[in-house]
Amino acid sequence: MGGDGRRDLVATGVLWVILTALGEWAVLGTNMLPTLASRQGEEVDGAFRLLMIYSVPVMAFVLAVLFYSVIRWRVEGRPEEDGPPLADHRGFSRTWFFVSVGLAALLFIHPGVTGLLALEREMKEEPDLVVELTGVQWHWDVNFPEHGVTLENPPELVLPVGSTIRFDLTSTDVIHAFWVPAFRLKQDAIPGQTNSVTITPLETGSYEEDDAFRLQCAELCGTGHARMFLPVRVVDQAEFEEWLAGAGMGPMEGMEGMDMGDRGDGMGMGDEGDGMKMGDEG
Ligand SMILES: [Cu+2]
Repeated sequence: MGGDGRRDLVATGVLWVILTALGEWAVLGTNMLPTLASRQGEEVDGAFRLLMIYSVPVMAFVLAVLFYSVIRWRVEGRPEEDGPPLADHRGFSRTWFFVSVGLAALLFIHPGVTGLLALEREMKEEPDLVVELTGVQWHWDVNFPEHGVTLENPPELVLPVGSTIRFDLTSTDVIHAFWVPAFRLKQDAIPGQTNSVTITPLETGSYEEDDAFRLQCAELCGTGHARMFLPVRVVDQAEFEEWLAGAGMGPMEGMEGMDMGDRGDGMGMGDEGDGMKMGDEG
């Protein structure tokens, strides 16, 4: 570096500040996430935004040093020999080490631990509505146990806005996973056990207008995995009750009225038989 060392440092520093400002402007000024429609998802998006804000200066530093070095120390033509050996710089190494460890520890605590605790509180919330979802290669069966309504491979899943909904998930065959992009959270649906995820939809919406409103299987489960999704429609309470009453009466295309009501408790005996008997479209 020699006498130009100070000038190189200042130039790299200025470049770092400019790249950081541009990056933060892009991160804060744009929303690259899908529609957010649940209260629990706010926690997720908040964590994502914070991680982006923290990561911009780190990435900007790497890029600033890289860009500056590439331009400043470029060799014309084909180099005849290796560049000068790089000597260790203890001060730089130490600073880099402690800043990295400090940042990692900070993120581990917040939003890491604090976010998990917040979501855990949400998951323990008393639900207004329970929805049992059973993954079947390759569709979802839906049961509203409090209303005695069971829908086999329904054309859509309708949910009430503002209600805290606990989804109880299981599977009859392989591992599937619950994921509604607009709600953010994911949970596995595993044969022989019931996993739960609690979600409070805060916005109405439907798959026709926004494909973030779909219950998409998020665990590779076979050749039909990509098509294993169920359009979701979030409506107000009155409309939900109206839909539920209609759904319970049947008949709607591809869905059934009252079933045995024992689905969703894992691999109940006779699930296979029910499917054969009731399901007319497979
Ligand atoms: Cu799948």
